Amino acid sequence: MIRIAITRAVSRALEHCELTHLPRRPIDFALARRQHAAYEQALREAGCEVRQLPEQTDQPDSVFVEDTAIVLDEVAVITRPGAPSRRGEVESMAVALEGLREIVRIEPPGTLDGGDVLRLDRVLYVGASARSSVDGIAQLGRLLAPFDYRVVAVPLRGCLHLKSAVTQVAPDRLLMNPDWVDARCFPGWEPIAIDPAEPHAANTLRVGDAVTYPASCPRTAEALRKRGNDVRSVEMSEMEKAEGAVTCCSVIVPV
Ligand code: CIR
Repeated sequence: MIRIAITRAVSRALEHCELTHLPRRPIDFALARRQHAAYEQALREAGCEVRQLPEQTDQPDSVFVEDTAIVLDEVAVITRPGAPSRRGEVESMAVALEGLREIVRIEPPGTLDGGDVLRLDRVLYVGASARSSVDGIAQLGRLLAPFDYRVVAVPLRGCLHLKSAVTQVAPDRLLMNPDWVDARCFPGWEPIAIDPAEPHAANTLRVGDAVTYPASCPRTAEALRKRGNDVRSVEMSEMEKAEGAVTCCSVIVPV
């Protein structure tokens, strides 16, 4: 299968990013760019064709493309990000997806961040976060019902997005931080807990069987390897200071 990975060059304004749960720390922009290039290389090695969108110098968080679109086999949903500062990111993603998918949109006043959307088979679990509103989640349900997807809101605590708290690591298995989300929200899935010393360890990017994973979480990485996962570590320190991680920096489009 061919997969396109849509990414975006790190904005030189990244240091002015939104922050919700983290204190502001200096970001090394040159290092962020190098780490982003290595992340893109990891995506290539996992079998993706990387299409990098141009830098948005006035959009600090625009490297986190995941939040702007939800791509399914049948359709792509252009979101309306919960942070007003991020709404200028979506149009260029819509243009990038033209020709790859039919496009539908979340409309005002609803808000939805792609980082809140975890697709597991025909169910889209959506974090009821500060970014994704009741109206935005309901709109997603209405947009996707004709394609036979079910949308389920999931309560969250202590983290930015649902995928900060839980991601899929194997055909039947989820990696999660039990302090942030309740495993009982995902019936039929085997929950694996992160190492408690690494609260941000639940965000993994699984492409095929390869799991791109933050180097900042070595204990959980080791535990995943022992379970047979093909874990590929990437340094993401500068993106982590901006409250982003491995899923956030790409939109994967199977073609
Ligand atoms: C924000 O607060 O919107 C950005 N600083 C971080 C977004 C991370 N995105 C993601 O987890 N999907």
